[in-house]
Amino acid sequence: MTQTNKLWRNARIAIFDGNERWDWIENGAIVTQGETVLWIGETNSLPAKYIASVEGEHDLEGACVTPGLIDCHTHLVYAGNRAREFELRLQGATYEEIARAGGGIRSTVAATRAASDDELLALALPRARALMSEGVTALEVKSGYGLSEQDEARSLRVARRLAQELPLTVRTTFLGAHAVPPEFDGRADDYVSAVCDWMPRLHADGLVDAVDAFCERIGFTPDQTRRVFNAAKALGLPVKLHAEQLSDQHGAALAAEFSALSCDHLEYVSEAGIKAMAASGTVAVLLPGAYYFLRETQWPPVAALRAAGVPIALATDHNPGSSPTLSPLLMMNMACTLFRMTPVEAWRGFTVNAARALGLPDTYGVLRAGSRADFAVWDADHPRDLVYRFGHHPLLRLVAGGVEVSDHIGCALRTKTLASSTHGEGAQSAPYGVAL
Ligand code: DI6
Ligand code: FE
Repeated sequence: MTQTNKLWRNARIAIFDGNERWDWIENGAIVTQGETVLWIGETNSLPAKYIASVEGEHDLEGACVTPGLIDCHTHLVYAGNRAREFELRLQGATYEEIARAGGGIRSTVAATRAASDDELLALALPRARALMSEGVTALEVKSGYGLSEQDEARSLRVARRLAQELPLTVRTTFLGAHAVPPEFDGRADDYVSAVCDWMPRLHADGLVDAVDAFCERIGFTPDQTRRVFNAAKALGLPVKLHAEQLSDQHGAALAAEFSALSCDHLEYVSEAGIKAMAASGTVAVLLPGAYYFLRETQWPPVAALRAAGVPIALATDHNPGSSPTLSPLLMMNMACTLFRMTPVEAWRGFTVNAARALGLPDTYGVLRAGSRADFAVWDADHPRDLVYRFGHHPLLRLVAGGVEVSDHIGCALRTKTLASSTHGEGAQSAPYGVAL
C-alpha cells in the first residue's frame, strides 16, 4: 500500500529530542508519510523531492507544535464517582480512614462490577476525548477496579476497545494488586495468589502490556508486591509500581530490583530508593493531581531525582478517588508551581519521559525523522506559555499517526488568536537582560 505524504508547514516546532532546554524549529515544516515523520526541519531547507511527493498540504499559520502528549498513568475505566468521599474528607476524614472503612477504592470496585462492558466504555470514552482535547495522543489505562478475574479482564478489554474507537495509542496495565476485594477480606496473601493465578490467562488473551501494584500500608506489602512482580517476570511482562505515595515502604528499591519501567507518586521515596531507580533506569512518574487533591504536604524529592539523573515523567493519575482530573496541562502547571519543576521538565515529563515510563518505542514523545507523527497544534507562541497559563483550552488541532483527528474530540477547538501570545519572544531570547 502506498502511503500518502502530507506537508504541515508554517509551524514553530518544539521537538524534545535533546537534553538541554527547548529544542526548537522556528520556521518549521513537517512531512509525514503514513504514521511516520519523514522529514522535519526549517522550511527553507525542505528538499524539493519532498515537496514534489506531497499530496496534502496543511498551513499551521505559525502556531506552536509539540509532540502529542502521553498520559502514562491513568485509571480511566471505572464506574461511579466519589464526590461524597470528597465531602467526607473536607469534614476531616482522611483518605486512609475512608479506605479502611471500606470506602475508597472498594466503593469504585462495587460500581465498576455492577456496570456492563458497554457502560464502562461509554464512561471511559468521554474521559479519553477530554484528554485528547488537551493534546493527548497516547495513554496508559490501568485495571484495578474489577479485582476479580472476570472484572479485571472486562476492564482491560474496555481499555483495548478505547484504542479501536479513538485514534489513540493505548497501553494497558494489570493492577489486580490495587486493593483487597471484599470476598478476600483479611486474606490479602490469598488474594495475591489469585492475582498471580489470573495473570497468565489475562496475558494469553492479549490484555496486558505491563503489571502494577499498590505497595502501601493500605495496599500491599513489599513481600506481596514481590510475588506479583515474580509472576510478571515469569511471563516476561514489565512492571511498574505505585510506590511511596503515603509512606516509605521501600517499594522503589524493590521495583528497581525488577528493572521496573516506572515508580509512580514517590512523595516519601528515600535516597536509597532514588539511587536504586537511577541504577536501574526506572522513570519517576510524579502525579501532582493526587498530591494536590489529597492535600499532601510532603514534596516528591524533585531536586534529588534530578541530581541522581532519574528521568521524571508526569501524568494525570486520572481516577475517581485521588485525582479526578482530565487536564494534563494543569498537571504541568502544578508540577512547576507545587514541585518546582521547570516548564521544559514538565514538557519532557508528558512527552519523551512518559514514553519511556510506558516502554513505548523511542519514536514516541519526540518529533524527528522516523518518529511517530503524533503532534498537537496550539494557540500559543511557545510551549512554556502552555505551562504558565491554566484553565485555558489552547488546542487548535491534533494529529495522530499522521492523520488529523481533531474531529474526534467532540468539543469546539480554539481558533488561533494573536492576543493570547507573548509575541516576539523567541525561544532563545532573554528579553529582560538576565540569563533566562
Ligand atoms: N493510588 C492512587 O492514587 C490511586 N490508586 C492508587 O493506588 C487512587 C485510587 C482510588 O482512590 O480510587
Ligand atoms: Fe494511580
